[in-house]
This record gives sequence, C-alpha cells and structure tokens, in this order.
Amino acid sequence: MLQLYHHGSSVCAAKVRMYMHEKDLDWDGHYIDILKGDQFDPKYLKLNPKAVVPTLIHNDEVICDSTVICEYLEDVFTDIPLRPTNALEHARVLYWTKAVDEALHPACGFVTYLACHRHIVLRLGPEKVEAFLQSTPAMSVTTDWHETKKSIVRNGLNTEGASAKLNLYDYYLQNMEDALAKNDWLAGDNFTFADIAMAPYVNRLKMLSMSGMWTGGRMPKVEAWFEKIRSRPSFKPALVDWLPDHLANDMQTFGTESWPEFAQILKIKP
Ligand SMILES: N[C@@H](CCC(=O)N[C@@H](CS)C(=O)NCC(=O)O)C(=O)O
Repeated sequence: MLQLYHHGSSVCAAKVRMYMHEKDLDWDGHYIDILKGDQFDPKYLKLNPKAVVPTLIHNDEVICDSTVICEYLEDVFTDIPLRPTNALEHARVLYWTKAVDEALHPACGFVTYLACHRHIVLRLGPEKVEAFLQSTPAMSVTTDWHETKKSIVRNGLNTEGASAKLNLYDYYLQNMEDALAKNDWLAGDNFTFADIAMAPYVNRLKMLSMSGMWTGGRMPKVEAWFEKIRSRPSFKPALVDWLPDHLANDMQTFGTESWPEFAQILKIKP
C-alpha cells in the first residue's frame, strides 16, 4: 500500500493526492501538521531531511519531492496515463512542472505565509514561535526558506521581495491564460500532469479569497479552466477535504484582510 505523509494546506501534498486520485490509487495517510512543527520531528527528518511534505513510501522505499513522486507513480502505475506520449505535449508538461518547482512554489509559500500562515504561527506564543522558526533546516522549501519564513512571520509585508513574489504568481496565471487560449488544457487537448501541477496553486489563491487575480474578466480562460478542475471527481477529496475547517476559515479570513494590499500591488481594483 502507498503511504503518504501530507498536510491539508500543503500545495505539494495536494498535487500528489490529486495525482493518486486521478490514477485511482489507494493510499494510507500520515498527517504532518506543518503549522505546529510536526515536520521537525527527528523521526520524520529521517524520511525527509528538508522537513517538508509530502513524502511517499512505497515498497519500503522513501520518495521525496512532489514532482518526483508523481513521475514515479506514473512509471509504476501505468493503467491511467497522465503523461502525454506526444513529444510536444510532454515538453509542455515539463514547462509547467519546472515552473512550479523552480518559481511558483517558492512564490506560493511566500504569499501563503504573508497572507495567512504567519498569523497562525504567531498564535503559538513568543517562545514556541522562536523554536518553530529556528527548527526550519537550512535546506528546506528553498535554500533561503529558514530566513525568509522568519522575516515574513516577524515583518509581514515589509519582508523584502513581497511585491516581486506576488507579481511572479500573477505572471504564471497570465502564462496559463495564454496557454489556455490555444488549448483546452494546459498541455494540449487532454487533461495531464500539467493541469494537476497547477490546480493546487490556483486553488490556494481561491482558499485565500484572492480569486480576484483571475475573475471579473481579468483572465477568463483561467476562470473557465478552474471551473473544469473543480468539477473533476478528484478535486474535492484531494484538494478540499483534507483542509480542516479551522484552517479553511483562517485562510479565508486572513486572506480577505490581506487582499486589498495585495490587489494594490497587482494594480487590481479590489
Ligand atoms: N520540493 C518539495 C517542496 C515541498 C514543500 O515545500 N512543502 C511545504 C508545504 S507545500 C512544507 O512542507 N513546508 C514546511 C515548512 O514551511 O516548514 C516538493 O515538491 O515536495
């Protein structure tokens, strides 16, 4: 049986859960609360030294990094293929998975902490906050996550690079709009790993009450694509149900409070 270490508000874990659902795979879960510090437990660090989720265990082997996990699942479980056989479409899938891993994911962690998670972590109280922030390994979500997370939790919007990260997120939504003007799905006429790779990141903005980044006529193709994603049977179990109500409420409340300032940075009328 596949075993997944994951968390409700992790976009990378959501990606793997959606991939497994689309491939009709059964799995067992181990919930790691990354807002309480479960990821720093020495036992978990042995599996995932970067102290991040997700981690997959299959046949007693440990596999880290969400894109690598999905590629592994694709190779091992071939019944429902999500990787195109057409070379150009496969190249497009790689464009999106690379964009996520190299640029969008770090921007998403930054924006999520800025809009919401810093407030949740601050509830731990001064001593536990410090312990939490010190526990992030030097190599984590990114090579600078230890310092960046500290700064976001302590300084909020005054953290260097906040506007750039928001604009980067917006840039990739615009890239989606351009791709979807040519094809029904991100890599072509079929739903593929490219769509799974992007779905949690668009849904993250929705969870943070920031769908103004694509609605209101700003990016109609992204809006239509997201509706199609939301109507897939995998959407609710993989991307919604694992988020506890209290966290969904916090994301909505803190996200709504952050939106006017974010909209101003993005030059969107809130
Ligand atoms: N490259 C990794 C990145 C995983 C990652 O960044 N996970 C985040 C949640 S999406 C995490 O566990 N963060 C822990 C923290 O911020 O301390 C992957 O694709 O799985």
